[in-house]
Amino acid sequence: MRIDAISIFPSYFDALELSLLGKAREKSLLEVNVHDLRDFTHDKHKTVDDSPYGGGAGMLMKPEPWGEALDAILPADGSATVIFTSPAGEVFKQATAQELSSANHLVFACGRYEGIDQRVVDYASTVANVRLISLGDYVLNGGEVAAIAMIEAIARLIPGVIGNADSLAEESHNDGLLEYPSYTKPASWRGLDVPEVLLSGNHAAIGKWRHEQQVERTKNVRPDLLEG
Ligand code: JFH
Repeated sequence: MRIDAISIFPSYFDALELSLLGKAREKSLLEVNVHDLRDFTHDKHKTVDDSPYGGGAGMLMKPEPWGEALDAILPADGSATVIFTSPAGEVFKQATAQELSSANHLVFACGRYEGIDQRVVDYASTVANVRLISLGDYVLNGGEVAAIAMIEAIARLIPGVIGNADSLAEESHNDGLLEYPSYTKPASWRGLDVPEVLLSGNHAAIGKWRHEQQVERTKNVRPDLLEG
């Protein structure tokens, strides 16, 4: 998979060099290219923002640098998917990560200020597959943190990226429940004991206990996951 990210703060994406994604890139399963939007300006001050038509607080990102960046990065055959991270997008879910993990080429367009001139999205839709995606129902200062979270969630689903394939297989049949609590050695720590059943070697009993824990946790913390 090839991923491009366009941002006025490209160094945010340095985090992707670490651990998991670093390994994926070493193995050539993933190539990430980060672009500074200001490289696509032509004025002395590398201006990327302007005031909104119709009034309102704050500044918007002007369309011209975005148009030039997209023209430089997008393949001519329309095969790339451009993801605008946005508080106004569909909410990013594990199913979204799953779907995007089979793409060949993703381009993350990361806005700042109060967002990007709508015509950039409209133009991108004529030359690529476009998605507006929100990391969740809260407002960040820009699209970078959302893009990094999405890239990490997507990249770990690319076959070969995660060493232990069993981990992914286990995750995929979680039935929409929260995960069960997990324990490692020592069996007793600061007066807190690992639940007896996990030491029993009785795998049927362990499976039953873990499922009960999942249902209990989900009822308490995320009842919305049980409806429908
Ligand atoms: C982003 C920002 C919009 C104005 C609510 C009503 C009015 C600040 C680009 C994604 C998620 C983001 C995100 C993604 C891209 C950008 C900041 C946008 C407004 C807010 C204020 C600029 C934020 N899941 N959260 N935030 N901003 N809106």
